[in-house]
Amino acid sequence: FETEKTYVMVKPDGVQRGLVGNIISRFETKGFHLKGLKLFQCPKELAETHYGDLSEKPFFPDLVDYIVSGPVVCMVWEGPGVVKSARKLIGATNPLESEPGTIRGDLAIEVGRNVVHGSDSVENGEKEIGLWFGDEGVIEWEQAMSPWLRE
Ligand code: YYY
Ligand code: MG
Repeated sequence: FETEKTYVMVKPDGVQRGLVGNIISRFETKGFHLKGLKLFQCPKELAETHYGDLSEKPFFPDLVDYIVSGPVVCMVWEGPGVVKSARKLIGATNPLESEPGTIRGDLAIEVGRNVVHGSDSVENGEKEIGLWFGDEGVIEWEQAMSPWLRE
């Protein structure tokens, strides 16, 4: 698998429910490499851009209101095949259909309060990292344990 980056975000319900550590821990203990992290109050325009592909959906206004309703935790994770792997760790969009063991399967019950976002492709990951981290970019650093994670 190619080394790539993905954008993961704990949504306002996850922050309010005190699930930030639990969620970060799953990516960290899996072995992915943390390249960006911040607590952030999302402006409405950014939420609308991020979910632009869904702007015609009936749930779009509620989705935008939800994302701006409190701080989110923005993350960049790097690793082999991390985009698809993160989506697996997160679970299906509707938490009642997410497998136990996934974040949504373990921690949520409604699609409109599904605690976490993950990019759905490498291309969208790059786009979303640019959107949420902009000029701050990501931090390039060596993970001391990397020889114990990768051959
Ligand atoms: O990528 P993912 O978050 O799993 O689902 P998307 O289809 O991209 O939808 C984004 C977001 O929209 C979803 O996490 C919750 C919300 N949503 C909703 O509130 N109701 C739906 N029927 C579908 C999606
Ligand atoms: Mg999506």
